[in-house]
Amino acid sequence: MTQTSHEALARRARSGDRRALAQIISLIEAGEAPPSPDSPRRGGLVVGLAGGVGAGKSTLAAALVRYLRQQGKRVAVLASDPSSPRTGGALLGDRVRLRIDPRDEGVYFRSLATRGAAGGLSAAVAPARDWLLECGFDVVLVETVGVGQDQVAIRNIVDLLLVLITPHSGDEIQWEKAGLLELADLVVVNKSDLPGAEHVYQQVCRALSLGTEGPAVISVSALHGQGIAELWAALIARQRDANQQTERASDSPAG
Ligand SMILES: Nc1nc2c(ncn2[C@@H]2O[C@H](COP(=O)(O)OP(=O)(O)OP(=O)(O)O)[C@@H](O)[C@H]2O)c(=O)[nH]1
Ligand SMILES: [Mg+2]
Repeated sequence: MTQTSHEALARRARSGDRRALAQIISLIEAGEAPPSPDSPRRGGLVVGLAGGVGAGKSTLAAALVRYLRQQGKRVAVLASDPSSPRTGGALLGDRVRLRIDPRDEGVYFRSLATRGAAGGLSAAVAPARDWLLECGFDVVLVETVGVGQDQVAIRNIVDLLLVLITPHSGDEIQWEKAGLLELADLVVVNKSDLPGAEHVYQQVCRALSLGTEGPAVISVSALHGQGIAELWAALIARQRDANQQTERASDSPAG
């Protein structure tokens, strides 16, 4: 692609053309030098959803999309799809896609192929995120499967990180062991409609109360849309605190 057609594509994407935006993200995925956004950052909030396989990340992303659309926000979802390198995420992405009205111009869904069967974070995520922000999305949700390194990697790509755990996975111990819960801004105990959720909630609260500035813990049922407004309010509060800290740091004589 030539310089001029890149620029034309970028102009169309910025003016709200979702096909142009999709083309740009495909260029990024293909490793072709994409046009870069004008400014590195123009508002918008980037929220990561991490957690084990089947924890309900996609279902929660869909619930958040619904909630945020009711608030009039434009929302994009970037999903990592380890299953299908070139099909645009036919499998895993569908749980979000199926719940999104395709005619709604205020929502954009995109599945990015991850390298390797073990999952992980595609190198395309960060530049795709920048383009979504550039195109005026108010919220970008980034879903990622994985444990360990992936979670650390996603931490650097998002403003706020949600880590999902569930009552029946029994993986709360694993998260705790790996210190991953501490990476979270918010620990989400999903599937609160299932037995054992309250127990896990208590367990997580206990584990985290050992630290001083640990993440908040919120119970939701993504499937039934319960606790979503509370979850969003907690996220916004968290972001406000972070912003205030940044402001204080830049006000101080030392920095
Ligand atoms: N009972 C109950 N089931 C849920 C809830 N949230 C998700 N599920 C179910 O859990 C299963 C997995 O949900 P997904 O949203 O696909 O989970 P995921 O974390 O995106 O899964 P992967 O992307 O495959 O790692 C699905 O059958 C969902 O319907 C919930 O709040 N309650
Ligand atoms: Mg999923």
